Amino acid sequence: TDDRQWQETLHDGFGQYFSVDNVLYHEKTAHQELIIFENAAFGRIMALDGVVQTTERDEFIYHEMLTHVPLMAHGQAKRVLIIGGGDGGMLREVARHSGVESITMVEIDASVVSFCRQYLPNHSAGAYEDPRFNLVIDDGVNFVSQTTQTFDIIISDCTDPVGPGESLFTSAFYEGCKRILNPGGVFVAQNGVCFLQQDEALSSHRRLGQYFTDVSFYQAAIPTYYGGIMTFAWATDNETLRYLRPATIQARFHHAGLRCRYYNPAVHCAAFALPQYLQDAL
Ligand code: AG3
Repeated sequence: TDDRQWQETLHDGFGQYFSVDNVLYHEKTAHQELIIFENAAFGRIMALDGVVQTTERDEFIYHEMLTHVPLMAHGQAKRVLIIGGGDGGMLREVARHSGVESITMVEIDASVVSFCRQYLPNHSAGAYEDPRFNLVIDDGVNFVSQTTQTFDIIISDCTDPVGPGESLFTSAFYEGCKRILNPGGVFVAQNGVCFLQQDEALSSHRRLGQYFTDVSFYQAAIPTYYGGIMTFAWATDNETLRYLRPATIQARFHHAGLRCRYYNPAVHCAAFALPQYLQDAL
């Protein structure tokens, strides 16, 4: 590939590429290699260590699914913790819930926050000014094992388990999350594309099962996390939350006054249906 093509390096033997119309920012931060560039098909794209993290065009699917599914299932979440999330997209979606009283984001890499604010302004869409918001620059494992605060929802918006993201797939991290989750709270996490990263799904499932009584996944297809559906880990001690009826979700959704581009109550309920090959492997 030449300078005007950027190639993802996530999988062995095959991959995806994007034409680069313009590089907006490129840096080796203290933690990882950050690039933000412009592409004709997906708009602005942010990648870390050679892996696409977010694009202007398809980010809504991922961010809506990692926020509204746990928040609507919980029904009265007041305190939300985002681990990672430095591009601001998760913050934007959480901030849309008026019942939420505090939003804490723990991001390891301050450069990701500042350059995404500058070059991906529609991700955070003003939510950094929200009075409910607190930013902590820290390692996620460190935060969840030290803090005295507790939360109703924890969203792990991390990279894949290579580099800085690796620690966010360990038992130590999950144990810390369990420790700071209020009773009836929900933990969710991006868990990769299960067809291509099945080991990641299996190990997260096993590790989360050490601390939570209800562990599963839900799913959505996000074009630039290519290879089929992405699975999101779901862990809670409230076994009823995964099986709420469409009418219940519909009533909450209506009450919240949300309008989304991907998420709706039918999508919510259907997302917990998993392919048989994954169920058999778990
Ligand atoms: N972080 C998740 C990127 C996962 C990419 N993995 C993959 N393609 N298998 C996204 C950060 C967006 N806020």
